[in-house]
Parts: sequence; structure tokens; C-alpha cells
Amino acid sequence: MSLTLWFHPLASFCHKALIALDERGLAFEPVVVDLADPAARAAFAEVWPLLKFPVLRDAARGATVAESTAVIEYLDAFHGASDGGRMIPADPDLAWRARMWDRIFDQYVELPMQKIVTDAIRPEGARDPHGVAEARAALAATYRFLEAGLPAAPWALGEDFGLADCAAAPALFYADVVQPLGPAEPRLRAYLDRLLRRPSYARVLAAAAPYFPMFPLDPKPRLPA
Ligand SMILES: N[C@@H](CCC(=O)N[C@@H](CS)C(=O)NCC(=O)O)C(=O)O
Repeated sequence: MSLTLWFHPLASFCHKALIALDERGLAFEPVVVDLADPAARAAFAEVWPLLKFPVLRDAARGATVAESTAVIEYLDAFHGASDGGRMIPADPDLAWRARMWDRIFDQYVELPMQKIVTDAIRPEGARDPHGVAEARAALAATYRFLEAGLPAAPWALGEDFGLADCAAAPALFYADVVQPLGPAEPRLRAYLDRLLRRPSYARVLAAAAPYFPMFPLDPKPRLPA
């Protein structure tokens, strides 16, 4: 098999790449990395010394691709759909929009959500309540921004599911766990519901569900009803 993916089923940036692989129907060898296991950590460091996943290896092309957005760009370029469907549209005016919304979901939803989650893993006494409060305020501001400014429906760029939706799905799924969307965010809730019903993301979440008890905060994530 040409493609190998190093990832963890619970990790939100890994969901991004897993959605894109699933959307393409691409088979790959899965390597689940438990960074708490010193042997697994050392083995992964040989692949990607920065120890961040997802990482895709394409043996046939001799390529090691890290960073979820780059993985999706790579799949578009070298493992594209036979029908020409792309995660980043060929039209330059749609392409910059796809990349912009991908950055917005990564930087302003994923990162504050991760700050809240990872703070809970820190030892007592090493927590960062001020940083978490900032992250919660940033997330609230992004919810307001997205509610007013979600560009299109059903997906971020309109009719075609793509890069920005791959980024939005895990970011909003976990953000809604740590800071639930409320009555002021009906459009965002409807978008998240569509993302959760997308078959690719439903499969990624089903594979993540056995790991939900490892989530360091309560409430734990749950599969959508
Ligand atoms: N910008 C990177 C972020 C990757 C990232 O932060 N991955 C997390 C999992 S969601 C990770 O590797 N965490 C392990 C760690 O930080 O020790 C991307 O888009 O892939």
C-alpha cells in the first residue's frame, strides 16, 4: 500500500486529514501513535521529528507530508478524485476562499479549543487559567463572527464540500464540547449538524468514539444522536 498515515483517532487535526482520505475513498495503512508510549514516540520521531500529527507518507512518490492542510493539498494534487472533485477548487477565486476559511477554522476555533483541552492535561499548579479565559473569550468572539459571517451553505464555499469543511468539522465538534454553541448561534449549529451528518465525518467520529473516555475534560465528546 502506497499511503501510510500516522495519527491518533481522537486528535482533531488528524480528523481533518482522515475526512479528506475518506472523501477520496483512499486506502492507507493506519499507524496510531500513542505519544505517551516512549517506543511509539521514538518511532514517530524518526518519521517526523516535530512529533505532530497527522503525517502522511506516500511511498510511491517518496513524499512525507505533515500539516493537515498540506496533506489535503497533497491528496488533491496526487490522489485526486477521478471525477475531478477537489478539496481546493481550481478556480483561483474559490481557492483563496477555501484557504482563508481553513485558516480561520484552524487558528480561531481549533487553537483556542485545544488550549482549553490541553490545559486540563497539565499538572496541578502548572495550569494557565488566564490563558484559558483568553481562549474562551476568543472562541466566543469567533462564534459571533461565524454566526454573522458564515459564507455559504450547505458547505463553507457553497455546494462543494472541501478543505474548509474538513477543518471546520473537528474544530466545531470539539469546540461545541468545551464551549457549547448556544441559542445565539443557530446558523453555526445547523452547519455543525450538517458536518456531523456528512458520511466521511460520521465514519471518522465512529472510529474516534472508543477513545472519547480519554478526553481530559467533562463532559466527554459523544457521538451525535
Ligand atoms: N498545524 C498542525 C497541527 C498538528 C497538531 O497540533 N496535532 C496535534 C494533534 S491534534 C498533535 O500532534 N499533538 C501532539 C502534541 O502536541 O504532543 C496541523 O494542521 O496538522
